[in-house]
Amino acid sequence: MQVSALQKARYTYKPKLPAILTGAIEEVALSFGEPARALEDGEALAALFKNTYGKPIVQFVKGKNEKITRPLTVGVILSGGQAPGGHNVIAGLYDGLKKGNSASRLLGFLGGPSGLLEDKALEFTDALINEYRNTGGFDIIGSGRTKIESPEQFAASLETAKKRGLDAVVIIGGDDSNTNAALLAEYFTAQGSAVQVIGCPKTIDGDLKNEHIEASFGFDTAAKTYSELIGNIERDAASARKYWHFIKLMGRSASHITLECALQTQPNVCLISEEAAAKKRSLVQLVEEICASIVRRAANKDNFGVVLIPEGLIEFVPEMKKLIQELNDLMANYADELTEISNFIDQVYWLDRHLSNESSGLFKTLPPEIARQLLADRDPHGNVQVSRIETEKLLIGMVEKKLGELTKLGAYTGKFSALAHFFGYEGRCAFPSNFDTDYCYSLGFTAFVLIAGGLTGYISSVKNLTARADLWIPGGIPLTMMMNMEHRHGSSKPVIKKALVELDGAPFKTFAASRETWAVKTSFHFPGAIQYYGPPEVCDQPTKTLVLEHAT
Ligand code: FBP
Repeated sequence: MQVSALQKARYTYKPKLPAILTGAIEEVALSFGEPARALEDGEALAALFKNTYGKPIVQFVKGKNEKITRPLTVGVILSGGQAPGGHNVIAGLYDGLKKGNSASRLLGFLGGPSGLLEDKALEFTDALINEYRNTGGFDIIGSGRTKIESPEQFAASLETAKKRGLDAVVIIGGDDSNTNAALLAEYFTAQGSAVQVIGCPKTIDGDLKNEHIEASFGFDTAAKTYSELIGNIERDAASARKYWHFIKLMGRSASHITLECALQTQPNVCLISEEAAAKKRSLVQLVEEICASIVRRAANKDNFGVVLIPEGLIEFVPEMKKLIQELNDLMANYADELTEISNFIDQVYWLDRHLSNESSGLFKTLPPEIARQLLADRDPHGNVQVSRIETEKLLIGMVEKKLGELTKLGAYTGKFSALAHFFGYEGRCAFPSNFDTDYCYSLGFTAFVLIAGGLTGYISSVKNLTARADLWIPGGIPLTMMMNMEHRHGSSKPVIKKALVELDGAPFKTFAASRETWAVKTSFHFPGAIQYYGPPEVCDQPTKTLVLEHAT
């Protein structure tokens, strides 16, 4: 196979591990803390997870561990959207298993959770793993978004695990996939099976984090990749001095990526969905916020700028949220009726009769392309696919209109020419940064130690991430501890809590303290491309979000 010069060089990179995992494997022992409780809904969770709730947090300590060298057979699944570093989680798990016992085996289920349901798997070999070390992507076995939820699917998962002689299944995924891991662990144990389930925190969105999971992998690389692109656009904008760039950034719900990119690149305007929701901002008010910067910069003859928009914004603006929820319900409850109406105009008439007056009014004011995008297929969880809604174009249209009004009033005399961008898929499979390369390998290796320790219903955790990798602290957190009960699709369900941007958190406050200045004065910051070789301050820095969160 022909590979690029960088890929060849990356094959030789040796991921850094926490010090405890670099010595003799028989000397990595487990130390158990107090039984862990969920922050909310403990009673309900204890009733649902009779076998797996209330387990202790686990840390690794130096000590004799004979069990760790028994041969194991483990299956691994990549679940949900791609995130840089997934291959290294698998490599760390594989190397850990082989270090424990060279007869241990690692199977990879193909195409996400459906691979487990349909028993489609391959066995990893040295040659296969070596081909994918330190590379981006999930293509080694593929990923998928199938949710394991019906009794038949749980039974099929157990059947495959038994047939394959698995000791454990590792699920590498986001909040939904790790919720699935918790349910699977409980189900296996309740069925009297010894098959263990361990989760690993993945998602570029950065919203699977809490006191014990400091970051989900992939966030670091994706945010740095987008920041490089934004910095390049800022330089172009400052050179040409004639365009306003509206850049939508991926991140299904939370605005962590957008906020990190703003901290890295210092744009003129950056909208944060969580703030829009907390302050109940309407779309019109957000447009006014953008226009305020355009008008003030135009007064200084700066008819150019950069606006960052989080992908999920549309679902956080109260009136849009209401409309989307009503559309989701109608599309779920009248699926057959709606699919028979193929013509868009007839769909609008039908919706006019079924939506509330407020939502129907709003729907009719939207540009037809946006209205069509809101009616596009839902994801397997019944949610609108926000990455397909061109919020950046919607905002440009509204800003143009508002500036027209201001011009008539004599309140704006500048020139406005806008370009729309969406950065999402560009960052999900980038070569992982050194941080993600090391972190992912450590998460995979940690998952092996948890499996060898006989644990189930845990997520692999590596803490102290702003320190050097040898000082990182590996261990395991009971998945149920990170859960609460939420109302989803008409009933109360146990789910891992999504971590949204906290408005009283250090990253948001740092941004908020500077944004007034950035809105008027060109303060662009150019982070440049991710560097893999060079001094640590250039190559090994974690995200600003992580550093700021640690400093408080
Ligand atoms: P995960 O939560 O599964 O990691 O996916 C994240 C994400 O990249 C979101 O940011 C985005 O909205 C979504 O996946 C896009 O989904 P798809 O890959 O199905 O287009």
